[in-house]
Amino acid sequence: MRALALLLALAAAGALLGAAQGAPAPQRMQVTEDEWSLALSRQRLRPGIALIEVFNLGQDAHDLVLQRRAPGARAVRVPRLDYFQRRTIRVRLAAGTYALWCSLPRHRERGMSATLRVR
Ligand SMILES: [Cu+2]
Repeated sequence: MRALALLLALAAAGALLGAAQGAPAPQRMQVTEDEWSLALSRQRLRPGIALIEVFNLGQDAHDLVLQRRAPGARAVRVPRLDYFQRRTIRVRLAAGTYALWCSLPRHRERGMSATLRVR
């Protein structure tokens, strides 16, 4: 109990320190997957760190690819998630337009794609 109290105090101190230094909290966005759609909880994010939770609400397995529309941009991949599985990834976003899609065969063509703007 005492150790827990100490941990909580340290966590609170850390949070205060972060606030005092002006460290912005990471932005959060959720992507829900279904047959056959991707729904973004936000259509626009700021450049910087973002926590993106991918939540498969469909009946089939789905994965996710996130890629900025720019020459040589690296794709970020979330491995295949089964029904009701979720995973959060931490990414650093540059300004631009990002395409998101499920890369399983024909899922993108069926509608599992979305666009995210970062600016
Ligand atoms: Cu899919």
